[in-house]
Amino acid sequence: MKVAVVGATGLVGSKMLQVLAERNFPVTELIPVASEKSVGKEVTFKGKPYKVVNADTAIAMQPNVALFSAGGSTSLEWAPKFAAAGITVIDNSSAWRMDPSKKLVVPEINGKALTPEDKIIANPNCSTIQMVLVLSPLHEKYKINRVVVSTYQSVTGTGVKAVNQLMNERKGVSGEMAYTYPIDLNVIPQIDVFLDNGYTKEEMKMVNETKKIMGDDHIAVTATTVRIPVMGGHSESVNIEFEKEYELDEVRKALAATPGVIVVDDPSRQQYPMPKDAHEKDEVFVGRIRRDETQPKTLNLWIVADNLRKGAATNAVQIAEYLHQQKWI
Ligand code: 11C
Repeated sequence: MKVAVVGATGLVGSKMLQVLAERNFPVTELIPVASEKSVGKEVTFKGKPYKVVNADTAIAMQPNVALFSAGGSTSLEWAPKFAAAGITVIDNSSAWRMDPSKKLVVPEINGKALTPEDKIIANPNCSTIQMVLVLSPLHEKYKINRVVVSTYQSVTGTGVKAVNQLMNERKGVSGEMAYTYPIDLNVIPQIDVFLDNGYTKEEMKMVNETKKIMGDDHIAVTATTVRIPVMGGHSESVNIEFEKEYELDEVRKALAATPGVIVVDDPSRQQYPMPKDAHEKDEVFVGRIRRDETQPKTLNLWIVADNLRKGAATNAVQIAEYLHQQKWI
């Protein structure tokens, strides 16, 4: 299968190459695509060098599938051109996520909603993916009314410029700033731009994407998203109010039985998920599972995942795997 990766030189694009190789996706020809300034550079896939091409050349090479991670404006411009040429696009940007004609997919939750007619498929935001993977089995059992989430997000979510900012600050050298403020020894309660309602775009992604993926507009979500000086993954403190009563043991069992979720929850041994442990893992880790003692039918828990993997590249490759299993690509 010919596979194009659009944005192949970025943090998520490189992770897509790594995940495609690790999972042995049946790639017969890799087509790395990037902006004109990277054309001609080489990327390595399974030990072999491949030359970066531009988007026009990639379309002419007729890949079966294109994984996009090159930002919203590139996706808005190019995804329809790839789709019009019969190439299925899995897009990691926010460009198409809330378009009612496009599916927003976490395969374990709503992969079955895909059809061969879906030519542009949206991959959700990283902080949303790890949360809904945990919410979904609980919604099925107890019906979720409301979610209050606060995030602690890795600089890798911003990209290589932010990783460099953190490293430069740590070394005490000056360099380009990804954020308005220092990130080392700091916490920034802003991810993406502010909207008119006082929330950030990242916060509203968590609100709106959750409802769309879980297929239920009645789930109320309120979010505060925060950048912290961490590399390995995003963490989330989540308060969940159910319609029905629950037992903690049942919650743990349901989560432990959920594909892609690992429960790490033993306070007696100080066992809980941390970004250091989630780094380079495809699973979503959940712990600190406990009752909210201030009101009935309400649960607190803590979710951690590598935002570049299940939050981005792994989820996109899993969508491609599903399409391939169905023989649609
Ligand atoms: C962050 N969640 O951590 C963002 C990165 O819509 O795919 C991913 C943005 C997106 O900054």
